[in-house]
Amino acid sequence: EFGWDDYHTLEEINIWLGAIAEQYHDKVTLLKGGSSYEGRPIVGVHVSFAPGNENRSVFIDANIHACEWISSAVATYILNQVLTSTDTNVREVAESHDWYVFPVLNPDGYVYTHLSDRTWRKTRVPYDDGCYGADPNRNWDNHFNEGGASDDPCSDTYAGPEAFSEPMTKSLSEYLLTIGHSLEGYISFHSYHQALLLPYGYTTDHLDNYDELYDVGLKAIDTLSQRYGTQYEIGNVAELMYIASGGSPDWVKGTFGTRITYTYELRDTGKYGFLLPAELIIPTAEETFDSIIRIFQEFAKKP
Ligand code: 0X9
Ligand code: ZN
Repeated sequence: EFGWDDYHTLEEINIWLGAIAEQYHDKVTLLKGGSSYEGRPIVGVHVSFAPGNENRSVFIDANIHACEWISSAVATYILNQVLTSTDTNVREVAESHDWYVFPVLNPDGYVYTHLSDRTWRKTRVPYDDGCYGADPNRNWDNHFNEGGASDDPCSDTYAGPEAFSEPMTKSLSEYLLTIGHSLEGYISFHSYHQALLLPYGYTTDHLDNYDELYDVGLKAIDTLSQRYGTQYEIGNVAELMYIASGGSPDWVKGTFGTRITYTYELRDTGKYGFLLPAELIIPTAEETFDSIIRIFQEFAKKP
């Protein structure tokens, strides 16, 4: 029985996605968003409640960093709520959008965190010096390797030999090119810091729509705090955290101009870090989902 009291293996997650697609066959389509170096599919779903929502699609990106297990747990929780919640506010937001949910963007890395090294971050492409993997959030073709990324294959933030060197980012970007024009929102889940981040990562310069993203973001983190008191920070990546070039949200924003583009750094602030205990999955997912609903409610009011 799939649930949110425990973390799941890649296989369990993919079986659940398949089961959801069967159970809700009129609304949910199983998708392959690309494939990894080791040949694993990047599995996701497309949820559509009504024709006409195509241009108000939301893409959920999670577990691009292998060790950030809470991110895929939150993504599957959100997918489940979008399908099953009976709350009127949730139904309104859920059914007025199409949802693309990809819980595990880095399947090779995720499997490796289960079998060998719980804190592995990168892909599993073999490189020089016996080191493996590029950072899949430094490998996208947007200001590639322009800061906050390393040229050393042994570094955890290795950008890769060139943009889209990793089969995972390359194939997923090709998939995104087929739906990118329809995206109203792109939400990327990471851990950990308790921060809501705005693009870009490569520069401290503010986005064209920085003000509206910041303003709605403040409301979202206020809503998030109301359930359990969890405090979030907000700001652009480069100002609040550090310069980081070649991330997926930067590529999406730069390529499609997607209006609503946030990165979440989920719980916690370091007590458990990546090893967030499983009993904190549900509270983390609940508060995060509250804030997601708030974001889309607020944008629905805007011209
Ligand atoms: O460094 C990263 O890739 C992210 N932080 S993490 O601790 N999860 O590694 C932040 C990435 C934010 N980047 C963009 N949104 N561009
Ligand atoms: Zn991350």
